[in-house]
Amino acid sequence: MSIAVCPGSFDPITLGHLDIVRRARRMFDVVVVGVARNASKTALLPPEQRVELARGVLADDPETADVRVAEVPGLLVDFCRQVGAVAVVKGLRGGADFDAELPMALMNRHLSGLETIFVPGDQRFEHVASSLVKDVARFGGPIDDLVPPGVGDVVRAALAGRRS
Ligand code: COD
Repeated sequence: MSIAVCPGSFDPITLGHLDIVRRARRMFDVVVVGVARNASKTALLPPEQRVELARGVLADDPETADVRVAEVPGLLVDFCRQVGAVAVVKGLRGGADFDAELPMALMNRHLSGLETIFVPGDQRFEHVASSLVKDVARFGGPIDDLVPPGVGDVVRAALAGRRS
């Protein structure tokens, strides 16, 4: 049984993430979505809420209904070892993603021999990034066609909570 981990901040999960998880699920018997901490980003949603949101979205999707979601408490390579993953699957939107992802892939391989598979995402979601989704929502713009159903309300509520 082949197991892969799809890691990310998922702050929040977007249609771009969902596309990559679906592609990973077509290649691997088991996919674990790892909600991790990116030390260079300040998250809007706490990790438990990001996990809960991703779980709800993936459980509702027929192509990912059996995908597991868990928080990555520390190093990604340790998490991958714990769940028995043979590879990490990451999505690419373009060259900038590759430039950012390659050092992480090389570091993970250096740390534990873990391989990373890069999957080009659907071009319809090339402009979709969690950070941009939050930025658009912050200024009252429409985000519901960039994220799975229900996610937009959670983002708006979190942003409103920050303002009050
Ligand atoms: N289309 C295709 N792919 C996409 C799209 C899209 N529209 N949107 C996002 N993706 C891909 C990204 O390219 C990325 O591969 C993945 O989805 C996750 O994206 P984000 O933005 O949610 O997550 P990141 O980039 O912040 O995740 C970084 C990690 C949290 C995975 C990283 O920091 C990490 O591994 N942290 C754990 C601690 C650790 O081990 N650190 C050392 C790393 S070498």
